[in-house]
Amino acid sequence: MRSWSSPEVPSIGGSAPGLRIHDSRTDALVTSDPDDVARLYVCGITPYDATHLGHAATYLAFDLLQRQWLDRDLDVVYTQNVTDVDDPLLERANDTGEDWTKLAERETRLFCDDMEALRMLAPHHYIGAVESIDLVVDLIERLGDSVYRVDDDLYFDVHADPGFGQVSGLDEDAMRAVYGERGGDPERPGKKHPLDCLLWQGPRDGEPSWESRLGPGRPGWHIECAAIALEHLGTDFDVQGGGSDLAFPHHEMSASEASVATGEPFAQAYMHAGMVALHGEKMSKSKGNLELVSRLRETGHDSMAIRLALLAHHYRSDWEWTDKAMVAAKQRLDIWRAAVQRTTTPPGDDVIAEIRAALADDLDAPAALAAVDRWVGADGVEDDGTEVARAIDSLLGVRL
Ligand code: 5CA
Ligand code: ZN
Repeated sequence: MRSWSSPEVPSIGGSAPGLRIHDSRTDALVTSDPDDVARLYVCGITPYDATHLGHAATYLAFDLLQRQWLDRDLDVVYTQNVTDVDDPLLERANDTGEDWTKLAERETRLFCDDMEALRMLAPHHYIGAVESIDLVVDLIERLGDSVYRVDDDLYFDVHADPGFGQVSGLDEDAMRAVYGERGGDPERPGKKHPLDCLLWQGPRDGEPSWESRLGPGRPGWHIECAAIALEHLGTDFDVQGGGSDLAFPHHEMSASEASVATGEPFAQAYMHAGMVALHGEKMSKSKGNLELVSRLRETGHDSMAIRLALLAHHYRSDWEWTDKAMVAAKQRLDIWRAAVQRTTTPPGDDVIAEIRAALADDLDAPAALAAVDRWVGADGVEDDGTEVARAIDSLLGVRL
């Protein structure tokens, strides 16, 4: 699948401090110090509606992470999926009478345009579920005895993985409490355990299905990401990422499936971005309380101001979008743009070190913005504006 074109990431002088990131599995800050190549998997969209600011905030977190690795001279391999066949997409297509493949294609394109406008680094592998059906079938076959049949569907016995529950840190009662509302089917008769998850869904009237050695059907959601990540990154890759709503069940299930199939850990760290709300509730396509990146762009907002509005929040916090955020971000962008153009600016080395230190501390973008704000407000002594603009571009992805 075609993604979008990556922005240039200028290299900057000096050196970066050690990088620490929050790992959900251990609920602790861990050092991220990959050898030569950093491997990242980030869960992509289900393309049935346009990109909202919650999605953008989550993808921005992992964009900042990659910029940290690049600043340490690492090569980055970045894989992202597109859940281009799944229940919400088929339901939306059914409701509007549009062909589901057309809907997925259009929304995926729009997402890519939004990502490009926001200067997000593009994935090296941008992979749809539909094009990965063979990979999914192969992986399900590797699950051996942990697979069982309920009617036409195949299920994964989650207790085949002794580590099940570790990614989200939830106990079974807590998992059962949310499984039903997060795409799971704890009540389904015939399952060995309520938390067991769907691997392969047999054909349903009016829904697409593919012939396979498992019988006709389509992939379950969690095995899709496990299969794509293992194919393109291998086992034990550096970071599995997504929004906090994916920690359970999605990342929990993918990790269990992958580790039972391969005997190796799936990922070294699991990073989760907080949820962006609108009108007091999590911004979501299904509820319709959303602000779209594309709508802000169409109404003339500078995408760098949108990016700055998102950067004003730490990626791990849950926060609420308001229109005021755009006003404040535009003002900040204008002030920064004027500042880097000045003929005399404050010395750049210190502020660049402060931006680096802030981002090395679990991607603390608000602290990085505060450092630039202080630099902008200080007295000018020499001409360092170009160097600081380069660092802001490289580390924060904001082009002034
Ligand atoms: N296709 C799956 C992942 S394999 C999926 O969750 N798609 S999605 O379109 O629903 O979400 C895409 C990404 O945006 C996920 O990482 C999700 O956690 C994140 N996300 C969704 N809503 C919000 C929100 N309100 N705030 C922050 N991140 C969000
Ligand atoms: Zn995923």
